[in-house]
Amino acid sequence: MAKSKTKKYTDAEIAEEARGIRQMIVRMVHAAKSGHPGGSLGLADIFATLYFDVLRYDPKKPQWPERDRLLLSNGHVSPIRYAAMHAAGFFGKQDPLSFRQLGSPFQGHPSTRYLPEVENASGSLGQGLSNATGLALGSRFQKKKYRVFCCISDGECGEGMTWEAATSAAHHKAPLIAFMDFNGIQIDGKTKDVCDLGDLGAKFASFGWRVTSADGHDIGAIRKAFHDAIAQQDQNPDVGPQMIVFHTILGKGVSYMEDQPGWHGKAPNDEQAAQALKELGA
Ligand SMILES: Cc1ncc(C[n+]2csc(CCOP(=O)(O)OP(=O)(O)O)c2C)c(N)n1
Repeated sequence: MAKSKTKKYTDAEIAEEARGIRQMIVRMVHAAKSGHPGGSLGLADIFATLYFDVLRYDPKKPQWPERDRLLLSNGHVSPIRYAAMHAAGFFGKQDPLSFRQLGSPFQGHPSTRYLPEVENASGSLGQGLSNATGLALGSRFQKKKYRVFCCISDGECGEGMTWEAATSAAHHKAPLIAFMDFNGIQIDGKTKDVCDLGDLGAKFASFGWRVTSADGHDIGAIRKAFHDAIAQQDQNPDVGPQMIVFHTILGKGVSYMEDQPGWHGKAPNDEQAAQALKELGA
């Protein structure tokens, strides 16, 4: 069911939306026989909170100029973006279960060409934070009220371009609220083994960002983190870019996927999908 325009969702109701979103992620990746379930499932509580509490948008008018912008930089986790937006009422009759099929608008990596409802094309890691910095500066120059959010991942921070964006966003005090999917895992294993990135929160802070952190599976904490960042931005236009480091578990909600690097980018087979959906209460 689409998000109600008037209702204020409770934490429990948002958690329930996240459960439905997780089911959709499993269905999409299973139907496509490919895709990235791990990071997508790990982000479900955060995206459910964004779409059912934090963001201002109108699914019937996806190009509404005043809408908040949510950019997804780690585009391989496209299933979370499609599933959360679908739950919120976007896409009309377009079926996310056509994920990764030839001609589907739901490409493996989001494309604004095929699906204008998504804010940015992504998949080549590292670019989203620069895109978001530009949009955030644009909102200020044009005196627009929309807010800019950007999702990045911990593994993605191995991309040098992330740090160019971090530098310029701080220099220009870009009104940007970014958040990180910090699950300690990337494509080839644990992030600390592939390329240890150290204390990423401290790194962003050293670049001049306001940094906070929260449990990425506690709806109340996620809400608080976003609303705190929004309040900071509203009260102090000079606060500059902010980063919320969300501690998450890859594959959250599906026991055999949780914290297992092997589920970064692999589809469950029929039996595995059935078990996952059972665990998710489908
Ligand atoms: C520029 C670029 N280099 C390499 C890749 C290949 N790649 C895809 S996902 C990924 C790991 C990203 O880490 P993270 O997002 O933390 O993984 P997850 O938490 O989703 O498992 C890599 C290196 C890419 N998409 N883009």
